[in-house]
Amino acid sequence: MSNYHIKHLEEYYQVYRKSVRNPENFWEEIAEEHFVWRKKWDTVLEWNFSKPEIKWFKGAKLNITENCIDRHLLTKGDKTAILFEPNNPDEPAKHITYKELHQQVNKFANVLKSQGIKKGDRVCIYLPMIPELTFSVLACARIGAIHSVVFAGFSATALATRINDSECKMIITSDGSYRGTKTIDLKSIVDEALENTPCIETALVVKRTNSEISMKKGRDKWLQPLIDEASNSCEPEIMNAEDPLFILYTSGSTGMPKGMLHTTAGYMVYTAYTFKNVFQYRDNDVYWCTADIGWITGHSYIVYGPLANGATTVMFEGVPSYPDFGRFWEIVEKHKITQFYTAPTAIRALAKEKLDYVDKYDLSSLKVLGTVGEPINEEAWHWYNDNIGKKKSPIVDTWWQTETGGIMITPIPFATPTKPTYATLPFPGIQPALMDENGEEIKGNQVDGKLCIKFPWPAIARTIWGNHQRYKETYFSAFENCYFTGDGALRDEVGYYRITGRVDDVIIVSGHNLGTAPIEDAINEHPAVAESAIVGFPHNIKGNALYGYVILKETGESRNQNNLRKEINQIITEHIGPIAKLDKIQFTKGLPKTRSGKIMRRILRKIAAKDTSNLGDTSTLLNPEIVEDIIKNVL
Ligand code: 7RM
Repeated sequence: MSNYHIKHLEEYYQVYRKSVRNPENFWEEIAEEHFVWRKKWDTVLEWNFSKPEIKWFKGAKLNITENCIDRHLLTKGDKTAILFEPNNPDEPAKHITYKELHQQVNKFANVLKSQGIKKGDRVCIYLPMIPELTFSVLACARIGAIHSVVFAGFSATALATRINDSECKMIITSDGSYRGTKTIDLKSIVDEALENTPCIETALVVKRTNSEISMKKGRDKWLQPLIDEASNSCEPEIMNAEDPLFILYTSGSTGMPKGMLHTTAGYMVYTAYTFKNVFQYRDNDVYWCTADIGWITGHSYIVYGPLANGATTVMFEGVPSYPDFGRFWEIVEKHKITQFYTAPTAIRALAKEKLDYVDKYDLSSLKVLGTVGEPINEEAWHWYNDNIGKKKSPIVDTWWQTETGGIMITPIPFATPTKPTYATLPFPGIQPALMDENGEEIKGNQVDGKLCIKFPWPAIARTIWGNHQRYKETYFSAFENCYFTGDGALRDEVGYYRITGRVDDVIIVSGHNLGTAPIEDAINEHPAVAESAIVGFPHNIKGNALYGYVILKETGESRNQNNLRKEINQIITEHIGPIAKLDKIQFTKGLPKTRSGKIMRRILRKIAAKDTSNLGDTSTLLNPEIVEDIIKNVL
């Protein structure tokens, strides 16, 4: 029996039982057999969820890029590592082999060194989905610098906040980016951000769009001339298992975004092992994940997991709607994609278009379909299954988080029978639990509760950058000795899990996690706004859209409401980015509040969803009369 490659259901159960009975043996075997180490570990696992402190493979030494690149050179040097599909379908795709990837990463790593970047320094990466994004991520890992990739759709303010929080010394960006018919002036967003980031010493600029940009003397440097000069050999920095690999920011329900810190060995082992099994990757497959590397899905399942397995991984620069809604399926046919991994929001957007866009293309290369990011509704699941998978490619509905580093609850294709809207069974090594209101574990099947994980797995984030206390409070304080996910879930009669959504104030819009607090903070900066509350409401493409309740100051009451709405969305765009814009804005005289002054979002959510039949007991509110008023004026 091979633990590494699970092929049928009985094998899954055997492997799973073993992983729970003796987790350390289980992970040790996988780590021994499938990776290259400069030195083996002294202990497999040391952990304490109440401190909290988690250490995997302590004492081991390695470099993750040696595992993702160098070790494949002998047997797979000429195999395509990265298949780059540009925004413009008339621009040729690029096949970057493992040999070329090795040279590009080494050169880039030497450029970082020549610019004074050392082990442990933080480097912010703000790039579109072009090969240099992957090169720069791996170049950081090569020399032990900590990368912090910021999604290139974020605004200057959001970028500056993230740069300052982790005190990045360098930013890597481009002159511009292509998105469908648009060219975005990325560098000027960076210029604006860098006005408020004293820690940045250097900006490296990749040429992509040939846009006119300004280059600040002494700070900004074009990448290409530096690459041309750099040597293509760079010895990997030998890292300790628990040395930081990267920081990735994710929104919380309150306050600043959280800089989740992932470390080296455990993250590598877990992303590689999950990639192999969840996508059943075989040697000649061409795997495509449509996420952006700016999110955890891109880190784990475009870059590290696939490359650690010597896979061919596709990077797509564009959008699903350009030049038309058939683009994804055109790419599937063109590159004979075998595994396709996307988000429910993309599926819903494509499902509302004519089927001709799908039927024009030959999708027979597909073997496995995946989804991630939010619960997939039944309708979207069936559309995907019928029209893309032709009822023969299993759909893996993969539940996981930025914090978990890798996939946690998922079917294993061809082993686990799938069930629409269910992420099904825990991956080997994952011990989920459902908790009730009193913090007790709910045993048995056909139950629902708050989803926790009882035992560490190798890819769990180790801390929040600069704020271990917040890490402890957010994830390890709600339930004793458990990691709390923030999600609710139910377990059906055979033990399958269905994730029902967040139980906190995080709203998932088109697969992006948005905290309500930072959006409210942005709105409240408008001079006419007194107070605001944001809730999510169901939206048939985005999954959830944002609904804002806004109380105006007296001075704002005479203003044109549509102008105000535009200005509010403008402020949100500046502070967070266009993904956080509100679909609906209702002006109101008050908000329902508890006596301690907490806004009752539960009530606002129901009103926004037009579901006011059962609002629960409102008599304990400070101001129960406001509820009727809000309902009367709902949009
Ligand atoms: C990978 C990623 C995490 C949150 C998570 C859930 C939701 C993700 C699923 C899902 C239902 C899924 N990381 N979520 N996958 N909900 N089914 N298959 O998305 O940090 O950006 O978001 O996303 O609420 O807590 S994330």
